[in-house]
Amino acid sequence: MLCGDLPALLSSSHGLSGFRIIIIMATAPLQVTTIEELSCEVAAWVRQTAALTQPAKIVWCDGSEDEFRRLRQHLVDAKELIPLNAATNPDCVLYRSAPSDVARVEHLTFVCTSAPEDAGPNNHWMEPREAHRKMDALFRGCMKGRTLYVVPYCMGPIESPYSRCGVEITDSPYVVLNMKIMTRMGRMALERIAQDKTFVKGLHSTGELDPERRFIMHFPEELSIKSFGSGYGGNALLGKKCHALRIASWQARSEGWLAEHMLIVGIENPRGEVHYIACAFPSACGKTNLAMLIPPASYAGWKVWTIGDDIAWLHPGPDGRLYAINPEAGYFGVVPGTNPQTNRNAYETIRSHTIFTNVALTADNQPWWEGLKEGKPVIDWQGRPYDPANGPAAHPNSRFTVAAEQNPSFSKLADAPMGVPISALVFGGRRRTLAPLVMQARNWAHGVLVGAGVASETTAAATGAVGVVRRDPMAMKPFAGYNFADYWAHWLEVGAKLNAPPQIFHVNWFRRDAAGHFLWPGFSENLRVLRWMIERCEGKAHAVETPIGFMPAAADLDTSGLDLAPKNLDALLSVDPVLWHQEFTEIGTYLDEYGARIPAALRQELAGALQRVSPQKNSG
Ligand code: GTP
Ligand code: SPV
Ligand code: MN
Repeated sequence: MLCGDLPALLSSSHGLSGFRIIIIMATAPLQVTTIEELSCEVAAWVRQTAALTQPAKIVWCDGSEDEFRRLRQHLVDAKELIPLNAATNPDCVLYRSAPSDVARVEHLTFVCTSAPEDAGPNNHWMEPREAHRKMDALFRGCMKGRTLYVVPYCMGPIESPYSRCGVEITDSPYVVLNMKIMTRMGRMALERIAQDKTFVKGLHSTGELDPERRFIMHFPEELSIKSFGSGYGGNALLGKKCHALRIASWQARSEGWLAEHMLIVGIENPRGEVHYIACAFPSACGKTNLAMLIPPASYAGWKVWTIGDDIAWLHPGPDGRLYAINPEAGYFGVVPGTNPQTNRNAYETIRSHTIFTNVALTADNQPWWEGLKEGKPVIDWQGRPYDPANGPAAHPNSRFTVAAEQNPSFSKLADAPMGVPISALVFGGRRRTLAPLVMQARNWAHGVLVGAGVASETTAAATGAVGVVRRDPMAMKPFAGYNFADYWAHWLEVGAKLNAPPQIFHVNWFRRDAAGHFLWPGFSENLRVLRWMIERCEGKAHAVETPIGFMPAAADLDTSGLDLAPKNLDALLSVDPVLWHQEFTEIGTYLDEYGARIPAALRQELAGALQRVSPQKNSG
């Protein structure tokens, strides 16, 4: 009888009161309670938000497939989504965002802590009361005539003690569809919130999509987010960068773990042993590609298992190792460049049940993007007839949203409540010069310096100039929810808690020759570099000690069957102490921005690094 009530309750979308929900507790008998009793804090916040934003209707999302399909159809009928060719791309749709709303807006993203020093020089800061006033003025009445969606979500496997929940209130049905794919969304999350008795409050409205009235505000001390004026990606899918990185990094600091901008991947060797590694590369620098790598033809017996492609939550485990979970359930991946040669897994993954954002169309309504070898664009990402004079057919930051379980290399352990043990942490960046193909840090503290010193060329994932080298420590410049100086201190503390810390490496797939060509073939072939790293972790592979860390000699890297000129390999593995002296000096100047908060151990590491590349040392 009670169970019979459940479907009606879960598909209901008419408000709050009177609905009953069943919680099945492990130890207690069945309990029945209303949704308000279940999550009265959520209900109170929804009422308060509705009073401010004045929506025409409130919909509590249950997270069901049926709800997803109904909402998608509703958007197709309203011409906000374009159904793609059903024969070639079943269940795929195209969304075109406003042309002025195509990427994260770092200059409009704020961390609002009581004390500005807690946000640090790495964040834009606003005084919390002022920020609330500013945002509430924007939100006042902004949902008139619109529907307010309540989106309860869980970041991480629903059974994991490491997972954290949130509720996003949004007036964008496109955001709801994306949240359904990207998170564990709906009823299960609400049940977990009732048990956890805490959740991150995320309020979002697309507003008028006016870049002049667009702000992404974080209140880590209150575990809340307010985002107005954008419907795109990390600005609007609040579970992703806003919650799982900015707010979570703040929580992680006080709780003794790390929330990082990292992919998580398992590499299985022909003996069946699997090593998990987590890699932090800045936005659009190869995380999704590495997470879904297909071994090169000569690597028979090697397998790659994807746990996550963008975010890792890392916890010291009872055995003194570091364990990782992926808080997300889907991929919001860069489309351009994806093809069967570069990333066949991604290519297969996005053949069906995918939301494409800002790609081009062929004459027969197939999605098209730069880097795709077949098909021709006829309509560009803005819906105009394609004309190369207008720039690329697909926006360089066009994206796919797809469920992780569609990935052919999806790991069985992606839902493991305690996560997977990490053998290696890898930092990387996109650098034409200087940074070698791979190097290994001397130890954890040196690795923290290597991470803190990461620099990379900017990409289309955020608005602003592309290709400019900037410091992007741990690939977290846009995402750390607190002062980087405190963040590095926290990294050092977490490392000190581990008996068997992961080895730390740095890679650069993007080094170029004088003519501007990539020196390293990248993609599948990156497994050759991962193999060296893993064999270093096993204490098997040989390395030479260089002034910047341990590196493979040319003969230590497996390049069999690769069309790579020896002089190119030498260039990829070269270290110029003069340039590195300059680099470490610049890193020192950068760390100086953080003043006295910089941990002494990090300064010491830098002094050691500088000394190892100093002219006296090298002439001696
Ligand atoms: P975000 O989703 O923004 O965090 O990006 P990401 O780090 O997941 O980057 P992604 O894997 O989507 O790659 C971004 C771009 O870099 C794509 O156009 C890829 O084709 C390209 N790319 C990825 N891996 C390699 C590589 O090994 N070599 C080269 N040359 N390009 C690569
Ligand atoms: C990134 O920019 O690192 C992304 C895309 O993963 S977004 O979701 O927009 O942050
Ligand atoms: Mn990312």
